[in-house]
Amino acid sequence: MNEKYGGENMTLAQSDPEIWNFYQKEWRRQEEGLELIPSENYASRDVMDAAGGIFTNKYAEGYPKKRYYGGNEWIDEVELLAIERSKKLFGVPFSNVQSHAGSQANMAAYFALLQPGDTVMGLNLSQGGHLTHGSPVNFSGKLYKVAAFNVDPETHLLDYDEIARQAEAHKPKMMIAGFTAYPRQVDFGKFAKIAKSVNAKLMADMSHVAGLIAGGAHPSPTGHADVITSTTHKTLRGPRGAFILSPSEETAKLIDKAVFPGLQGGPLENMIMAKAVAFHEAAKPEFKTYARQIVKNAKALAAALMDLNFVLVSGGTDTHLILIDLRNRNMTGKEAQLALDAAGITANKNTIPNDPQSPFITSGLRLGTPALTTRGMKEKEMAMVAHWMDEVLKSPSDEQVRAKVKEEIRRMTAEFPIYPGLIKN
Ligand code: DSN
Repeated sequence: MNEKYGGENMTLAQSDPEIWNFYQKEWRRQEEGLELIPSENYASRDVMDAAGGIFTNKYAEGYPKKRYYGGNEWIDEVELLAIERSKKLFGVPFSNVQSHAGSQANMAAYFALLQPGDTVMGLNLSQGGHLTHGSPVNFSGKLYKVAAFNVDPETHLLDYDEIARQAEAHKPKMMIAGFTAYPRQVDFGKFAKIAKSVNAKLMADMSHVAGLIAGGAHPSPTGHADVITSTTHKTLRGPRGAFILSPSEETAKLIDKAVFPGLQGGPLENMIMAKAVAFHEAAKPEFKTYARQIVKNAKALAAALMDLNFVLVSGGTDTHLILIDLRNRNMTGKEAQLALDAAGITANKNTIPNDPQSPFITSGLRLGTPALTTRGMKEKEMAMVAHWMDEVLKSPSDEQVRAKVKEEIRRMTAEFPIYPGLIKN
C-alpha cells in the first residue's frame, strides 16, 4: 500500500500546498529522526483517524444524556465508551474524559477539591515536578499557597521521610504525586499515607507513566489517590488530551462540575473518540509487552550512556525516562539539545536537581524511550542511540560529525517506519 499519511482522501496537497509543504517536512523529520522526548509518542493511525474525523463537527456541551445541544445520540455512545474503557483500564469507578489537556485536568482537580488560598504540596518544578504542581508562574502558584518539596540532594530520590516532615510542618490541603523528570518508580502508597496523616487529599498526576501503569510496568495510584489526573498522549500513546479518574461519586461530581461548566465549554468529541480508541489499544495484551519494552529500552539506553561516561541523575532509571547531568562534559542542556537536533536526535534540555543554570539553559538533558519503542526498536538500537549521542556531544559544533550521524540515523530509522506502508510524498 502506498498512500500519503492522512489516507487516500487527503486533498490538502492540492488545496493548500503551502501548509502541505510543512506537513510533509514535519512528517519527514519524525520519520527520519530519533524521537527521545519522554513525553512524546506516535499515536496509531486509528487514533489519528478518530482525532481527525467527523466528530470534529459536533458541539456537545454537557455530559452524555445531559447535553445542551441536539444530535448527540452517537456522540454520547462514544463518550460513554471512552469513560467505561478508561475506568476499566485503571480500575477506578468514575472517569471524566473531557479535559483538553493535562493542565486543564489538574486545574479541574484543584477547583474541585480546594479553595483559593489553600496550601498544596508537590515536587519543585526545577527538581522534576510540573508547572501545575505549584510553580509561581502558573495558576497553581498564583491561586494557592505552595509548600514544594525537593528530591534528596545526594541520591536524587524522593525522600518520603522528609516529605512527611514537610507535610507535618505545612499541613497542605492537597499533596501532589506527579512528575515530569523523575526517572524512578513512585510509591503512591507512601504518598497516600503521608497525605492521610495530615488530613490532606492526594492527587496523583500519572501523565508520564499512564501507559506504563496500563501495561503493568509501573505501580498504579489506584486505591491510593483521591483523584488521578493524566494526559493521554505520553506513554499511553493516545491523542493529545487528558482525563480524570475519581474513586468516589462525591469527588466525581465535583470534578464533572469543575470541568464543565467550570473550566470548559464544548468538549472536543473527536479527541474523546480518539481517547476511546487509545484506551482500547492500551487494554490489549500487546500493550503490556510494549510497556515492558519501554522500560527495558530505557534501562539499556541508561547503561550504554553510563558506559560512555554520561552521568545520570539518580544513577539510572526504572521507568521510561532518563535525566543526564551534563556538567562533567562541560556542556549545558541548551547546547546539547541544539547539537543533537542538528544530527536528527530530538531530546529536551531540562533542569537537574539544584541546577546552577537557569531553566532556559539548564545542566541537564531529558530522554525517554516511548516513541522509539513504538517504532519497534529494542536494546540493540538503544546502544546505537547512545553511541550517536556520544559522538555528537563530543564535537557539538562539528558539522561533519552531525551530518554523518544524521545519515546513519536516517538509514537505521528507515528499518522502523512509524506508519508502515505510507510514503512521504
Ligand atoms: N510538557 C510535559 C512534559 O514534557 O513532560 C508535561 O506537561
